Amino acid sequence: MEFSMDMFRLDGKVALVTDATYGIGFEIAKALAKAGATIVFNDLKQEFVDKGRASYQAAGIEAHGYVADVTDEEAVNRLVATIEKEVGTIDILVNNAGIIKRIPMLEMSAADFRQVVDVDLNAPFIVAKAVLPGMIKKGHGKIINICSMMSELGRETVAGYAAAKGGLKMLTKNICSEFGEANIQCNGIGPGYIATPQTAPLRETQADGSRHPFDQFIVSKTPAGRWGETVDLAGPTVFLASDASDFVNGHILYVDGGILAYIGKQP
Ligand code: NAP
Ligand code: GCO
Repeated sequence: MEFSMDMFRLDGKVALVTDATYGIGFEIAKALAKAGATIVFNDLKQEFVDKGRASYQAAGIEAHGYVADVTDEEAVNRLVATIEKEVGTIDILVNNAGIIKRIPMLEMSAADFRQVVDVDLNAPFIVAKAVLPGMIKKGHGKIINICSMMSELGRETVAGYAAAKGGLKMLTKNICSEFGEANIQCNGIGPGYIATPQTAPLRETQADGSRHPFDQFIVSKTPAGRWGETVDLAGPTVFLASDASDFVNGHILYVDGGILAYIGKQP
């Protein structure tokens, strides 16, 4: 086969991006749409779906929005069946929905830990399991799991999140192992520290007007010298969703401004 820039195009493909009403998911979905894909997203409540649909319309994108909790297997199975009927078989799944609870481990209840694992690890399993039969029938598919720095690193207060995102990295490799022969590629994107509502508490200006200590810490830990923007994830996602990455499987692409390569500045 001859290389062509058309290999990056996604025309005629249906992409489900979970919880893509704002933040990273919304940016990723906009990029997939610009590359030609039809976008489908879900959120927990109708009002969030309506808000999301309005944001897509404002961006000139006709997206299909549905209500579904990604942790609820029956709801996810209904969602996928409805998408297949109303939009088409899903070619690209981006498991984006995710939550974090920043609580020191000794104060964290088992219920809090379970909830984080439920959304960040169990849900990607549930959604992937629901879309895989359609992909197998169609003879191809792309699954992209949104992992994290915490797929590789730990830090105080994020025990549930690190356990889930580390597990998501291994679920990615396992889906690759089990479905590679069916021409399905499952890869992860590991964003560094990205400016979104999820990380807003880590960037809040202090009462005395100074920068949040974590904000300064992250900028000094990032060779790029800045927080990531959601748009930094757009190109890598389009690549992993496209035919250009057909021999890339079970890989986690870290998009982190170099954090994982860097030991940090000497004091
Ligand atoms: P965000 O701004 O908090 O958005 C996360 C989305 O997940 C929200 O739309 C939220 O819905 C949704 N969600 C939570 N629980 C759900 C459930 N049970 N069912 C359906 N939807 C649910 O986060 P973000 O920063 O854009 O993060 C998106 C993904 O990237 C997450 O997986 C996150 O872990 C990952 N990530 C983020 C960063 C970062 O620095 N920001 C870095 C690495 C990885 P509501 O609108 O209803 O709350
Ligand atoms: C935290 C952060 C992170 C990031 C992200 C890093 O409290 O350390 O919220 O976990 O959001 O996942 O890649």
